[in-house]
Amino acid sequence: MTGGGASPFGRGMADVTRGNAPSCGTSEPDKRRLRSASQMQCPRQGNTAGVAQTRLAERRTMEVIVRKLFVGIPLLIALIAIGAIQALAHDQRKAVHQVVVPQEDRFTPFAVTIQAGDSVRWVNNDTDDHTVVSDDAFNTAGHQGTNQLLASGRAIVLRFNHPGTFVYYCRFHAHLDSANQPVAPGPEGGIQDANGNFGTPMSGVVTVLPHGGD
Ligand SMILES: [Cu+2]
Repeated sequence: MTGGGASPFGRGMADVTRGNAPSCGTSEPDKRRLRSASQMQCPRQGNTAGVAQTRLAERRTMEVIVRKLFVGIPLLIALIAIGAIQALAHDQRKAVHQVVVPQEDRFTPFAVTIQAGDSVRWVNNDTDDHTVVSDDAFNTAGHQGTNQLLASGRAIVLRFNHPGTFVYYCRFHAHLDSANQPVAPGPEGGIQDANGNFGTPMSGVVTVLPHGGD
């Protein structure tokens, strides 16, 4: 073999090994068997330009696809992110309202007004246990039959999805009379403390407005 990287088969073979004339329909072993450059001439030499054009067109198509992906994927990610933020904002509008039992037998505030989808969280800051029991004669906001212990230092949460009223009381510190009105237990319907205060029935009401209402 001569130096300079020249092919013993001449320029034609060098072109073949570079893959410049693959459209002749000649397999690689066949090509090796060919003895002269003239034998390497493809009978359809005119197709070479066509092949090159086809490849150029394919390459351009691929470039267009890649370019579209570069634009499309970030756009898709941005749309997903916007959707997630909107969903989060929508959830955040569903507020949690707090009702506290201070160091005495009452719910404060007595009345809370919320929107459908909101939640109420009862927190017991008292040393005594209390309960949240629904007064179903007046309960139109769901959660009928609620009877939950609100232990000292604990909290419970109810979510209200339906407009209406949720009237409730603590069965340890109130009971319902024949008209379903909460009445404080103890002497003459009151709870007597050291100051002679008989207290009031431990009760409250949640008013649930339709979502978006004032
Ligand atoms: Cu109580």
